[in-house]
Amino acid sequence: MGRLINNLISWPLLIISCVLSYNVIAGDRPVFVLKIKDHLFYPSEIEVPARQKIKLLVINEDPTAEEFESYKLNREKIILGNRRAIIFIGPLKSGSYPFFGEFNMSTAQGTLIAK
Ligand SMILES: [Cu+2]
Repeated sequence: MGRLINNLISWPLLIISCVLSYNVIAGDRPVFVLKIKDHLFYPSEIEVPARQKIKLLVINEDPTAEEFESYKLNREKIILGNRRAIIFIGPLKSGSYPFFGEFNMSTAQGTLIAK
């Protein structure tokens, strides 16, 4: 019974906190889509606005996991096979920011260009 009451109390709280964090996270950031297919990034050059927070939606169409990594962007994120992930970026100074797929470095290379 105590457990039931705990569940009854915690569920609404959980839902409320999810909704709140969703709103904070979602914001008004524009979304840019980056696909992974056959261990390549599409597009391999992706242009984004400078001085603005953006979201990168990485869609992994390969059945194998890949890790998006960029030293200059200071980002590292594993995207499981046939899954997607969102990476929060910026605001960036204008310039180019190389990234790569750490699990397939010989092919998975790309550049994010902030203008
Ligand atoms: Cu890594």
